[in-house]
Amino acid sequence: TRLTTDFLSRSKLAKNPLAKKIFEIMNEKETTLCLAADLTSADEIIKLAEIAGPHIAVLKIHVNIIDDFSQIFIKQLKSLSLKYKFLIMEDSKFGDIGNTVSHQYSKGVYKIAEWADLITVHPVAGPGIIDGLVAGLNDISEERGIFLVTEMSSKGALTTGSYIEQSLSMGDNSKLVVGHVCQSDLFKNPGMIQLTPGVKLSKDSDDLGQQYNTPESVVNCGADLAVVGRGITQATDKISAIIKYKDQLWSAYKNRLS
Ligand code: S5P
Repeated sequence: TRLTTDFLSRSKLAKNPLAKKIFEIMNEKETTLCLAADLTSADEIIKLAEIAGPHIAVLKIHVNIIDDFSQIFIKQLKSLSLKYKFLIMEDSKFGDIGNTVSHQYSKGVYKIAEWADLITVHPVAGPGIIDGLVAGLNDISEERGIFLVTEMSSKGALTTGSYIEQSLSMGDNSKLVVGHVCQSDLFKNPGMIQLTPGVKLSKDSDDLGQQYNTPESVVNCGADLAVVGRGITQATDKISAIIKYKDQLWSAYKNRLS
């Protein structure tokens, strides 16, 4: 089954080339950590990426919260991603009709399609949203992948029941989809990746609806990649926090295999 198959074997079952690459990176660097660098200063993100780089598989940003966004920032981030071998995810959570998302993906100030290896997408608009994103990749030659936001971590999320089922089948029908953002073991396909946010060393919540589970419990609930944000960004000793999450996640993955 998906949860007991190792990443290297699963890399051979992935249909999307970037899904394959994520599995290979996790296997090689022995990390399943996706760092949510939710900071508003470009320099702060670059500084964090510089120390986290060797220990993460993916660096996730919200580009529209950065006060001083520039193409120089993108260049710096890209060069760190090559130096340390991690992928860049822009957590846009696209959610509009196909025509609109095709523009949001490739145009405007950010031109996300040009630099983000991975993006997140709400399936709420139906399969046309994926067609729109594919259209947005017209001029892009690099491999790209999307995660469908199939089940959210926050309290009272509306992502339940048949919404989840339909999101899973949208994922099965598109080669662009590398996996699902979800909280539980919802799918069997070992070539797809479960990305799980809401991760902290202790079970907890914030004041705005976020709900946290421990590294071990999210991995047992199927997480392949685990998203950690404030658990790291708000730690006084960031490098120790990064390594602590990385190690706990990796040993939970190893235990899951046996
Ligand atoms: O359901 C979700 C989906 C996502 S992508 N819940 C989430 O929290 N996220 C993102 O994960 C969220 O936007 C943030 O960037 C990160 C969690 O950050 P933390 O500080 O709560 O760990």
